[in-house]
Amino acid sequence: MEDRFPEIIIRAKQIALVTHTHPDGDAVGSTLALRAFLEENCGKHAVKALYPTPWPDSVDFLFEGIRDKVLVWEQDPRETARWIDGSDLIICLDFNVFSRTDGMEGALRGSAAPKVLIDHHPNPDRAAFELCFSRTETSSASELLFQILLTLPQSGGMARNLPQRSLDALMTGITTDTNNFANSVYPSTLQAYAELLSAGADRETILENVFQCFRENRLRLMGHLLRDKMVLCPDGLAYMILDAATAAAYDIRDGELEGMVNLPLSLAQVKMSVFLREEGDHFRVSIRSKRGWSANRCAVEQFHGGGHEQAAGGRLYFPADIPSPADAAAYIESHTKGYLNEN
Ligand SMILES: [Mn+2]
Repeated sequence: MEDRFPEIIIRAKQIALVTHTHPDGDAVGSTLALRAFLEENCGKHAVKALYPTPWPDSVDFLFEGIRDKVLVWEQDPRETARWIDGSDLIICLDFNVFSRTDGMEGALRGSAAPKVLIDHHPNPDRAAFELCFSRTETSSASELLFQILLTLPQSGGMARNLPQRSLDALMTGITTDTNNFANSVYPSTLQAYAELLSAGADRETILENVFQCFRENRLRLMGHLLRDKMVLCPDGLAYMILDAATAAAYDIRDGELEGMVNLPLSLAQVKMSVFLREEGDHFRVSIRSKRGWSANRCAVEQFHGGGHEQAAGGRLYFPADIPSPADAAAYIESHTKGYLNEN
């Protein structure tokens, strides 16, 4: 571990915690866990978590009582930029390149403050960071952060010295990024989880909020997608395309499509699943693959994106990549072939 980190924290007067656009449970969990630790264990009160776009409802419970400690760029770009400009330390969690922060990218790049990265995606932009905690052999940024926190003197090396908020946020991040322990689970993941549990993380509340608080619309849409939209190709590809009109008809909110891409993988013949959601001038693309096929390579080479080996994302623009939204299906079918034959 980097032994300069404690010193960097102590020196900082105002801190910005930053994560990727469309923040998921790990993005929210890691930023909020670190925020609580900096406040309660390090006595840092000028700390805010900054999100490019709003967080999903399923993790809203983690924000109770600390709404004045967070900013959303999309809702308040001026205040968010002001916080970045005034910060003398920027800590980036759960992403590897500044382009993942959408509208915040310029302000972040423009800041002269030292930047620290805590992340589990491959190929981070190391040159952009003063300090780089990067590990891919871990479930989540939350798990990696947990291990880092235990090396800091302010935790005394014990999970039970972490604030309750940190315990809950870290457990949320690990739970969501592993899809409730279905993927990316390492021995260290279970170890971290066990320590969080014995230290008092509120597992029941987390599971209830993350998996049992969805709106009816989401489940209805899931039914519609599986029955009417899922396409199964003979080469092992499954894909679903959600157009803007359908998403609007079901009143779908940010974060409610999380996990939709995983559904076709329950079929034996499916090797890779692609989910497209229309958004303005592009489709947001999610890709999941079974072991032996690379969602990451497909996302990097065909969809301007990337991520992890079995879970990645990107975008498909029209008219830059395809003439119109109606051409998306043909694009997917032809541009995923190379990733399904080999193994
Ligand atoms: Mn993550």
